[in-house]
Amino acid sequence: MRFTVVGAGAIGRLWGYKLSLQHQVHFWTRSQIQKLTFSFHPVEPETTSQTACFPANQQELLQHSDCVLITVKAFQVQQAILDIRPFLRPGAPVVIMHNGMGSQDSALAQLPDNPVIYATTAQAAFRPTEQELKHTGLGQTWMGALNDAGTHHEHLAELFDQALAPCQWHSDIYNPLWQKLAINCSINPLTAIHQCRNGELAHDKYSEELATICNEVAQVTSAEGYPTSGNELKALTDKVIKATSNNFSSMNQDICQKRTTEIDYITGYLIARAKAHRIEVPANTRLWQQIKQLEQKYNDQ
Ligand code: KPL
Repeated sequence: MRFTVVGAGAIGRLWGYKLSLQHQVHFWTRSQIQKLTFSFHPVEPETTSQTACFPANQQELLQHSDCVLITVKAFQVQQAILDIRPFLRPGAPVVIMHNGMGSQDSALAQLPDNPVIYATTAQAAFRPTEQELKHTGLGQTWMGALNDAGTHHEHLAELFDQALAPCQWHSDIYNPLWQKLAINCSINPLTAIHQCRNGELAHDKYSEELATICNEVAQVTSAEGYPTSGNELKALTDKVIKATSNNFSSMNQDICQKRTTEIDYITGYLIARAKAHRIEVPANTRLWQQIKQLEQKYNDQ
């Protein structure tokens, strides 16, 4: 199959590289480069690194793509769709994968002629330099349709699973999206504020705060139609903290590198939905304010 991966961040490169072992892959990026080259460092330390080179930003390759995978940040999705839409083949499935929620309605409105599929992944990757991609952790990927046309593309989950397992299809993608939102609401702001690795949150001193965050998220998630409890989400979060203990969360990396974070699509989305259900979420609101203040500091510079 022919894929275009939109976005050359860590997750885009990871999926692009893995898909390219069985398929043709082309990248679409913000810069006008014609080729994207990087070394890929596999998750198993004993395995040797590979150099990968891909064609980039070629309109004909986008036009002939059988599937487009968008991996930009949540706040860049709308612009990315505007950029690719003139070259997108009607009927080509578009898979959108990012942290957080809130881009779905506009993506659906922007892509009336394409199957729209959302994906969420717990795979972890890191770009130590512009020319390197390190696969830092394995994790579950979920995929599911957002519109009727998308429901005919369940086979894509199998194909992604062959590239980088485990990947499964979910008949209601909002369910795994809410679970991932809970994990990101708990881990991302705290690790960005305290500038620590995910694993440090396993320390007793964070236990109460994590439980409070999870309780608030559980109330909102349940009100959205996905019943859960604070204890359940805390157990899930603890599991991810353990599994990714060595990682720096994406929000921690964004704050360190003075980039815009996805806070408005993670905690901000939770706060908006809480408001709609008249649920108080003071702990999450405080975290949102703290991250906005950190961003403000470097935006003012
Ligand atoms: O998704 C993540 C992120 O960093 O954005 C987690 C699961 C927290 C792993 O670091």
